[in-house]
Amino acid sequence: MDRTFVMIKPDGVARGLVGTIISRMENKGLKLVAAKLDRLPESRVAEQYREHLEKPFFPGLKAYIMSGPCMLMVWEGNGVVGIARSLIGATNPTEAAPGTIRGDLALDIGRNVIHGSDSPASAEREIGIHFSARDLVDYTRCDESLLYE
Ligand code: D4T
Repeated sequence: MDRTFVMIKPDGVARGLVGTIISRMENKGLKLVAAKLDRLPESRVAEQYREHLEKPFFPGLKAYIMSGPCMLMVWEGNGVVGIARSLIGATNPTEAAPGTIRGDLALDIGRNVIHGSDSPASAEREIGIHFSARDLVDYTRCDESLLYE
């Protein structure tokens, strides 16, 4: 089964959006296999956003991500990387479609509530930054036989 890394950023946690975001993903049929509320140290922010280290927006992004706890999660499902990105919507909430998490719940690219891995390779890398193998729980959703053909 495919896996992806999803992080509700400090604005999403502080705005009380953890429950509604998890519900959207659970209702879709995705399976939550790891979750923790965590304050990210600078080293893990740098690893998470390594491709953006030299970008002008990185200092503001780092301060934002370290401003409070993030909700770190691993989700499973067939094609989950693309499905999670679709549920999340475009990076800039001004361009995110209504019905998506950012389209419905965010206004500003610098406060866009949530992150989702952009490829299976990124997902594996990002899961490894924040979780160890034993954090990932193996269980069956009771509706699994209804979710897949
Ligand atoms: P994340 O990583 O938060 O899911 O965002 P995306 O994967 O959708 O988008 P990204 O890597 O291009 O951007 C990472 C992160 O940086 C913030 N950002 C981005 C910003 O504050 N200003 C900017 O101009 C850009 C491009 C938002 C997301």
